[in-house]
Amino acid sequence: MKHVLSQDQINFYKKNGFLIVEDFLTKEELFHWNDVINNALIERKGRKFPYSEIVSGEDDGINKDAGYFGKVFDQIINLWQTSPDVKEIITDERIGQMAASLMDVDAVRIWHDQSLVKQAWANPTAWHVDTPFWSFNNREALSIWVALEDVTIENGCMYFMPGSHLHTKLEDPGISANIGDVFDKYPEYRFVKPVKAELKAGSCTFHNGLTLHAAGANMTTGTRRAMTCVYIPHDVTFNGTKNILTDEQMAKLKIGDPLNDEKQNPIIYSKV
Ligand SMILES: O=C(O)CCC(=O)C(=O)O
Ligand SMILES: [Fe+2]
Repeated sequence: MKHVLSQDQINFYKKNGFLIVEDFLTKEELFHWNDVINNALIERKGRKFPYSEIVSGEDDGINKDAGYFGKVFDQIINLWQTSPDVKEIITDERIGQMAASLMDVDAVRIWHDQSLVKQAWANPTAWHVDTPFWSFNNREALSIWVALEDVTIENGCMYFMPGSHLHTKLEDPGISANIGDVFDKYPEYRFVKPVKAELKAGSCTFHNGLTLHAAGANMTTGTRRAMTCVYIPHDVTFNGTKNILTDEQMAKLKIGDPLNDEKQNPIIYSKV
C-alpha cells in the first residue's frame, strides 16, 4: 500500500479538495480486497445496512424519481460490520494516517464504508456534495474511493470540481436525477471544467465531502466496482441528521453530543 503522502500531495488536496493516488494497492493487495469484498457482498445478500432488511435500491420508491436511483449504483453500507476481513482492510491504521494528514487532525474515526457497484447501463451519479447527508457539521470529513477494477469514462469514472470544497455549504442542497441540478445552488460552477478521475484497478482517490463531484453512466456491459469509506475527525458532534445511525442511537443522541460510539465509529488512527 502506497500510504505515505508527500507534502505536494497534501497541498494539492487542500487546494483542490481531491487527490488521485495511483497504484495505491499492490496487485496482491488488490486481489485480497476484491476477494474479501466479494465474499462480504455475497453474505449480505443485497441488504443495504447491516441492521435492516432494506435491499439496496428498494428504498428508492419513496423518492419522486422512483426507480432512477436504484439504477445509479448498488450501495451496500458498512460491510466492515458484517465482515471481519473487510474490517481489517477498511480500518487499516495506514489509511487512517493518510486521512489524518489530509484532514489535518490528530485522530480519525470511521463514519461508514460503502461498496458502490455501477451495473451495466447504470445511470450517472448526479453532481452533489456528501457532507450535508452526514450526522455532523464538519468541513474536513473525507472519503477514500478505491477502484476495484479499471474505472474509465466508459464505465462511470468520477469527476471533481477543483476547489469547490472551499465554497460549498453544509446545508443540504439535495440530490435529484438531473445531474446538473446542484448548479442551481452553485451557479458559479455551472461552466467550470471538472477534472475526471479515470483509475487503474487498485488506484484510489480521496475527496473532501464538500467537493462537488459526480460520476458518469456505465456505458459498458461490465460492472464498475469501487470500495469507498468516509473518515472523520475524532471529535465531531451530532447535528440531528440520521444518516447511517440506528433508531436506538437516534433515541439516545442529543444535538451537540460527541459521535464517539466505538462500536459504530471507532478510532482507527491516533497520532499519540
Ligand atoms: O461512485 C460513484 O458513482 C459516486 C461516489 C460518491 O459520490 C462518493 O464516494 O461520495
Ligand atoms: Fe458522493
